Amino acid sequence: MTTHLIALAILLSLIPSTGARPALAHGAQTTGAECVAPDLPPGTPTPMEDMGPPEGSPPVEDAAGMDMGTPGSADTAGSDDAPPPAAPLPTIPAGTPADTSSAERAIAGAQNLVNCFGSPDAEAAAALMTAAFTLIEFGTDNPYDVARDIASDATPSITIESLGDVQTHDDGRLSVDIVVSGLFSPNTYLHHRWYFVPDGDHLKLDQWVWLPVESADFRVEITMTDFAYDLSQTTLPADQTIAIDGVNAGDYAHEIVVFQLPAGATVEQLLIGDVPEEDVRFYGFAIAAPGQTAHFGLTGLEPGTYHIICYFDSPDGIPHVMRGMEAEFIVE
Ligand SMILES: [Cu+2]
Repeated sequence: MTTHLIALAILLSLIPSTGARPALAHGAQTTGAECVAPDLPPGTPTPMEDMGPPEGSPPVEDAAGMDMGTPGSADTAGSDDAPPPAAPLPTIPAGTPADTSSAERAIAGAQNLVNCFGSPDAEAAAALMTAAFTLIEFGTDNPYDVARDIASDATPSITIESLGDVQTHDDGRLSVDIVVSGLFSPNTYLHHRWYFVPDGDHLKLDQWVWLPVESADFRVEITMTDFAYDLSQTTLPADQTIAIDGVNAGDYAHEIVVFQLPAGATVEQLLIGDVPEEDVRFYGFAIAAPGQTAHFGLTGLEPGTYHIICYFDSPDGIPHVMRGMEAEFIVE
């Protein structure tokens, strides 16, 4: 990552991808609520200077762990000039409705995890995730690095909007359907299925799948091509819950990172480091492999101008935003 792009770190820091620093928000809404977690095994965070790829490295996997292969990458070598086949749709493991005791356990486990996200003890939240999950979402299996990442993020309130439809799976996991707001920023509104692995008295988060936000007041579709966005609407209502469906019609993996700049600042100024990162306000993000649709929601947006960029790298190392992959919308 070149130094003049440091201003983007605040955005990238919130994107779960290998080597990046994902955010799991925690805050007032759940402060004081009971958070029960196992102790972590003895360990320490990786010294910062030894951390892996710098923020801004091209993500190689998305939030659901899908294959994010891009044209020209090793796994498509040999296809010459033909576009690679679209990555498979994310696998949503099938389940069956849980019995009452399993359902109660899963509901309590999801509530507890949200409570831990909202607790000052970031190690508790880290202790409630499997290594498989943290490798995909945090790029590490060191829970102390995960805890540091969680602790370094902002502390908006997290609210469970709905929680239910518990299922059991042949691999022993339990899953819940959850709509949660405030998880990555105060304005995110997400519909997930969370998969838990029972581990002694605890349930550990093992996977999450991003689902369409159905309970929204307004829906906008963002079509992503190589390298541009096309929004079905560019004016959105304030103080509503907005579902965003990001359709990747390109040959590359793309992301939608939504943020606001200080009045008068431009994306170009951000890219050259002329906007202090503390002045950039992050709202939400989603990632989609070719042929896939990413889903997320935003709620309670205030009137103003919002920017969207894709900071994924092309094979030549040029971030897509540098090729013009940016857009904006107005909330009024
Ligand atoms: Cu892109």
